[in-house]
Amino acid sequence: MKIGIVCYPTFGGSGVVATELGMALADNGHEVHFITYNQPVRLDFLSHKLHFHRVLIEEYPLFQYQPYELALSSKMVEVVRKYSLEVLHVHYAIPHAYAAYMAKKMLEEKGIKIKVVTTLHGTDITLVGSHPTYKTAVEFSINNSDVVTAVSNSLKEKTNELFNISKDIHVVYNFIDVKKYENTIDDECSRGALAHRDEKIITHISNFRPVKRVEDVVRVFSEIQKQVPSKLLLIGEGPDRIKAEKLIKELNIKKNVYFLGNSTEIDRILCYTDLFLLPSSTESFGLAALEAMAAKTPVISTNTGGLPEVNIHGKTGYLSDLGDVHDMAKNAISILKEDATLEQFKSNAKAHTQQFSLQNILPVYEDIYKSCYKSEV
Ligand code: GMT
Repeated sequence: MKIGIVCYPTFGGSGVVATELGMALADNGHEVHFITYNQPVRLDFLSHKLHFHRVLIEEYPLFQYQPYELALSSKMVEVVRKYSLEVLHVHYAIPHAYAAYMAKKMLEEKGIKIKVVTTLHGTDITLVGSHPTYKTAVEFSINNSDVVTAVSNSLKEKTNELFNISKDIHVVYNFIDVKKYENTIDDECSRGALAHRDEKIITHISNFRPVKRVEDVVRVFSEIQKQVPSKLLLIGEGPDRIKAEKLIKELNIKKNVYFLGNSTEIDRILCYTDLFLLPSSTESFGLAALEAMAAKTPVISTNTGGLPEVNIHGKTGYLSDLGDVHDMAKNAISILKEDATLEQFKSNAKAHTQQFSLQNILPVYEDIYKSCYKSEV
């Protein structure tokens, strides 16, 4: 099929999922067109099956805010017409589902039909989408998509709770390419530069926004390292980095913490990680936790949102109440203290990721695209 994918091209989970999906669809013979304002960070090659169309914004002094939706929907119309696309799959409702609806209507006027699949990712519903500023438009564009998917049961429930939704929402879990994590060569997986042999490596990856509670990461680590010699790796960039730095200084643990910035090679970092921390206040799914588990890393997380669907308490890691850093530290230490326990959790984590493998999820999206046209046959 010919599929247009619209997403945020950044390190955020929705952009990562959209990019990995597009690349996998192209591998499977589909023609995929990314439509966004920058080349997605994980999109490392282009081909005759994999295209990127940049949405350009025309700046004008009158505009305090540039009308991105207008530029995006115009670009969608252009690309759909030029390449005869059959489906537009938009990731993150704001403003992509709204822009797709407008594109669909503009195309209808020209006698062209296009189907719109909207995937809800989390904050487009929980933190931003349900805010009165956006709610009416978000609800409208969800209800006017041809198919709506959500990345967890929790997000589906939340969407139905917060909005008046007239459509059935399909739950399609996020996925990972399990093979990518199997290919990590042991030689390349060298932890020597970051930690001594007898130290454990603990990692957190996020965009350092308040919802990620990076200070809780630091507090949990501070307790762990009192009992288990360890290093903390902080991957990502964002507004709360300064708060984290301040707390690290206050707790006098600077020598045990490394900030590594944004990375497109998190599989390489995760391959020498022993434990992953994700104490978010909400998380529709927690793709970073799944990526960690694929790299044989148990997860200490909160029990909010979709996290219990990904991280299984007592098996792949542990779940704690929001803000309960003592419980998180206690659980982390219980995993790290004995090598045999750590090994058991590592292999449980890895085994659990099989159900979220690309091989399982890709056909689900392909069937959804096909189903858009079934009613018309
Ligand atoms: O978590 C973020 O801040 C990024 C955000 C995004 O839209 O990129 O992530 C959301 O989508 C991911 C992919 O589906 C999920 O794994 C994250 O749990 C979700 N984030 C939240 O719900 C806070």
